[in-house]
Amino acid sequence: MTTPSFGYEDGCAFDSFVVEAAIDQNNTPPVANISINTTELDYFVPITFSATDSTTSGKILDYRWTFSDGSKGSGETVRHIFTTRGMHTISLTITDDLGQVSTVTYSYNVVASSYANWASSLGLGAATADDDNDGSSNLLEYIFGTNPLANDAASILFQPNSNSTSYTFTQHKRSSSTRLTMQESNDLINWMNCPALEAPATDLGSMWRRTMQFPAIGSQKFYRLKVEE
Ligand SMILES: [Ca+2]
Ligand SMILES: [Ca+2]
Repeated sequence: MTTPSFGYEDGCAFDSFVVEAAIDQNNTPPVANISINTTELDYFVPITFSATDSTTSGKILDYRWTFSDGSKGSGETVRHIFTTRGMHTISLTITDDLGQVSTVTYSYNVVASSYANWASSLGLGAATADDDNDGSSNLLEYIFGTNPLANDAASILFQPNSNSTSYTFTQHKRSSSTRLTMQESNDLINWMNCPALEAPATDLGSMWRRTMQFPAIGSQKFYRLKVEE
């Protein structure tokens, strides 16, 4: 609303308009904020991003998420799995009930995963535990890429023949920091590292197919794959 006023000052006539504007004293523009459920972002481990630390005096009606790997999401929280390591950016845009918009962008360094973070994201127990009772420990499910909460079997192929023996298995990329060693034994009691040669791995997307090869020696031997976190 405008109210015209007129006056006379120091011999000069003047006129002016007094502007009255309705100002909502309680309207605080929204401020977007991102929080995460972990101190470390591991690749191939689900990460939950939350917008609950965003603020507004009104009500936030819309949440939009954009990840630098091209994926998008909506809602107050989103879960995301990074499939590459390195720096990633995540943007959150919120819109409140007055149509006011706020955007924030954070950069995160996605690193190689650990069993502990993966197990924590799924609510699993110890590495040696077998939460789904399928005979494969949680650590083996982490490495072989099977479901630790469903009865499934790892795909492991042991192929002995007259000249050489090979041991083929899939390893999930999330477990790249774990150590796998082929071992051999004559009596199932004493185990020694086996001088296995590894063929070039095949990239299956989230997994590697790996093949360990070692020469056949003509006598009975036992083999095992030793895994260490
Ligand atoms: Ca299991
Ligand atoms: Ca399983």
